[in-house]
Amino acid sequence: MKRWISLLLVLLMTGGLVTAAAEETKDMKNFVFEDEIPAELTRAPKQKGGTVTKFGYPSKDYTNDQAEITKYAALYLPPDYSEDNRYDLLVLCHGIGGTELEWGFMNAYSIGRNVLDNLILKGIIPPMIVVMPNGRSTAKAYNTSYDNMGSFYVFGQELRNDLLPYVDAHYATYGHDTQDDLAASRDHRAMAGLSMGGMQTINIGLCECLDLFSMFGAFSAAPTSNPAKDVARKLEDFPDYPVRYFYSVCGTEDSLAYGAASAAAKELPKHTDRLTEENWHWQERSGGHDFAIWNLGLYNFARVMGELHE
Ligand code: FER
Repeated sequence: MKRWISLLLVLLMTGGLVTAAAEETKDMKNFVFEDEIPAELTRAPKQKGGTVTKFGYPSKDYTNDQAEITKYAALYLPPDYSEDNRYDLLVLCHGIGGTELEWGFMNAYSIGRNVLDNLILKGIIPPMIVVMPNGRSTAKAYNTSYDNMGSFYVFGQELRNDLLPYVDAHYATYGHDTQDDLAASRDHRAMAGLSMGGMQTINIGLCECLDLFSMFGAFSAAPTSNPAKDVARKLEDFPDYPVRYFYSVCGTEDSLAYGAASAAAKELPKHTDRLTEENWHWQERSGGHDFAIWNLGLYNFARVMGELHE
């Protein structure tokens, strides 16, 4: 009789363990990427939302003479932000014609900010910090002409040397406690961007900074995004750092970006076994090169971050 009871206990316990393990493995294969942001999430919340400010930080003119300069970034701190908590960090990048203000979070009405506020206030995702840098690593960061394009490609140095260390030192990111080891908090760090910022997410985030970030979102990634076979090869520079997620979205009428975005991301799993249905998603739907797609990208990507948060 005693033996039967112990056997029963063992069975019950292993059953419990198996269930616990299954719950820990997030089945991202079945994650639903929506084609529209639910309308109620785009409206300003009734409760108090997050706060948006701008800060300056020391950097260098990585495009030219390495002169010491101050760069500026917009910053979203979530509702009820507290220095005693720890928050995932999203570095959210702009397009070729924009600056740190292009995502519009500082405007009186901002769909992107409303969506984040609502997702957080409704408990759909955990609160996160979003930093929106100026993606041109040069003293002439406000020259938005195509002639100043080169400054986008060296942004990885600013990100690694200046922006992330500053953000981790001054705000309650997971990296706040391990500032001398940026890689230690990579599970809690994501990079995403629209158009030229999508190119940066692919070429710089995924291909050069996989030790610093684990989640990536490319919205209408611009021409000069690395094609899939190059992305696959560059992942091999970081064998020890898994991609926790790479999500892309592009409008099918986006004649500017569709070719580059799809060449970079649409068939990536054919080129590398590091990306599968579990950690990669390509989304396309009717749309152009505009904020209807980019806010949708932010909505879906923020939910991916929330789903992977642990
Ligand atoms: C290009 C056309 C557009 C290009 C970049 C863009 C690098 C970026 C557009 C955007 O950021 O909206 O040929 O080359």
